[in-house]
Amino acid sequence: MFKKILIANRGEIAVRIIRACREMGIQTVAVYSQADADALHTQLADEAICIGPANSADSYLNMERILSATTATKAEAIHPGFGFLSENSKFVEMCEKCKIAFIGPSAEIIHRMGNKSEARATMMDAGVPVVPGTKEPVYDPKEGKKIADEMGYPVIVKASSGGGGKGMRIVEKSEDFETNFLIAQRESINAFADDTMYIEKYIVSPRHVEFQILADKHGNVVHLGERDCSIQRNHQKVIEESPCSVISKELRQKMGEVAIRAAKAVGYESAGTIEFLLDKNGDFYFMEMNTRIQVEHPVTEMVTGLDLIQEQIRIAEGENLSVKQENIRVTGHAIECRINAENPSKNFRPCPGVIENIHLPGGKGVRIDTAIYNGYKIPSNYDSMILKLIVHDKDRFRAINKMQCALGELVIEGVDTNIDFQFDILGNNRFISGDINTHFIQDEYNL
Ligand code: MV4
Repeated sequence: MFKKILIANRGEIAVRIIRACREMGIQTVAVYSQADADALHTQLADEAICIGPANSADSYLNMERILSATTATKAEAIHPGFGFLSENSKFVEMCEKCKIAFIGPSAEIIHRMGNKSEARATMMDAGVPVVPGTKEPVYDPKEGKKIADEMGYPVIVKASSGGGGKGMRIVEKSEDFETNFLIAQRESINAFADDTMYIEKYIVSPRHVEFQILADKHGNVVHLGERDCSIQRNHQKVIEESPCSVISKELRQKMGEVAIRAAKAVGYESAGTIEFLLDKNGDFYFMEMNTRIQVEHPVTEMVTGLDLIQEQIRIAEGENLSVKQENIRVTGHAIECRINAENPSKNFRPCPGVIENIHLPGGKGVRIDTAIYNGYKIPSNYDSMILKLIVHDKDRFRAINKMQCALGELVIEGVDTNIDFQFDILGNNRFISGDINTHFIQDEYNL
């Protein structure tokens, strides 16, 4: 059993991990940048070590400093949270060399799933349905055009190293292919130093549905149902919910089995997510696998009653999964709204500053994951997500109502936020009726 864990992250997820460790009787070490001396994670951990200046490259992304802090404090394991080093296979290799347990899958799996084209090919071989498209990487626009012409338009060109919509281009017709391919490839070269592309049939107005899985070191794999993450803006999720309102029991079982097959195909370990596109006909296609704990994990925790961070830690300790598939039940409905310090009327520009006043809602089925407090100064160097509001109730209708009540009560003064924008979505008739897809915000708000 681990006696001490270092948390290589900041903000609400660092606080979330500290709390999980404390419940398990595990000592915690926070690392913090010079901008985070007064941050909540710095204060809540048993020990805290400053690892450098405000900019992430010199602190939260500085592998040597984080490993030194781990060795100096005699922590046996590192929890990476999400973002930062959580999907950096080189960092995981360094942990392995230093005999520090990385709470997550192996470097090899992270590397393999980080290459989207290779992940696709792996899943095809495992019999997991993928979007019709290329199995081999494509580098040349002329070669790509031949393939796309045969597939039929529209197609989507994606960077193998891509993510967050970077290096991605929809192509509507043959004449536009080569230009768009080159734009996407150029973007990929600039962002990821990689010219490897792949081509898929473009699925029009799909839902983004992802399955949470847990896998231990002994080959046991379970799925914890799905999250519908279709409400997003610029490839940033805004609202997530579980279950997805259009997935039947039968489809859930089928997709869950496929998610488990995907995890087993790579010998997965830890918590992970299998992303699917779900089209209007109820057909689903593997898109990507995320090898980290995700921002939206609380909605799954609310409907299953499991603690995913504690499960990750137990798995890393070599324990068996605490649950069997037949004992996992999805109960009721959970929704998460991401609250950002940003100004929706100024193109959602980030709005760092001091929290002058804060009032948090509460009550049965209301959860808040945050690291902000009265007088806290939000630094400008990091992500603008400052709070996650999560509700749980018997059904989707009640959960929406509860979220409206909670958002109505939530007060954050001193910085601009997207609270009113979230409130508006929760009152939108299309959202309420469950008529959502990845273009919802674009279509309803012209964003
Ligand atoms: C797609 C798709 C439709 N068809 N792939 C978005 C992020 C990245 N993970 C993959 N994404 C998509 N992949 C196929 N074959 C639709 C999206 C997508 C999207 C695409 C363009 C503009 C906005 C989008 C929003 C969500 C999802």
